[in-house]
Amino acid sequence: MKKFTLAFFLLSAFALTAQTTHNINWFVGATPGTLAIEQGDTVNWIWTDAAPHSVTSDAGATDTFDSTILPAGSDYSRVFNDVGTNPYLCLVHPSMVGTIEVNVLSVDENETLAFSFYPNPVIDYLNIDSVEVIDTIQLYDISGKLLMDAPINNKKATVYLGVFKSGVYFVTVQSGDSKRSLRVILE
Ligand SMILES: [Cu+2]
Repeated sequence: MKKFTLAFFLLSAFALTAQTTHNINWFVGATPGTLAIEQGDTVNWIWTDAAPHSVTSDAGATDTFDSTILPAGSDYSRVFNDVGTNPYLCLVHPSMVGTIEVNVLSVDENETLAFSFYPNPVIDYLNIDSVEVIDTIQLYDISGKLLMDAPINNKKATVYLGVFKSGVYFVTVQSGDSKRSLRVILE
């Protein structure tokens, strides 16, 4: 069984500063479209005209949020932790709309090693060895749909994937403030 090692970014040392903050100018006529971000990123809406606005999640959003209606000069920040799609609007000016698309964290193989996982491709069992206690493991399909959310509380984890069909999956390993996604292929 070939053992694959993977880079793992220890957010505990860097807190959340490694995450990205995305700014959106929020004004009458603003249609910022779809902004694609990664899990844990912050979106900051900045009121840039003289009107009051809100940033309010619309029907079908993965997360529910509402800045309430705030006066000119305000801003509103939110961290998006859940993979999904979040249409939003301004309650004062319903033509002000946009969407935040939250994707799984990308895998960066140039970062410091902190855990290994094997085998990849997976036939049935995926094994993860971590230097830190793993709190939870989440499994997502390629569309970002959450398939499994399991408590681990151990440095080693074995996840049975045999019930799922062949394809590409993302496994998110959470340890304290650290979170990392693995791309695995299930045969
Ligand atoms: Cu508005």
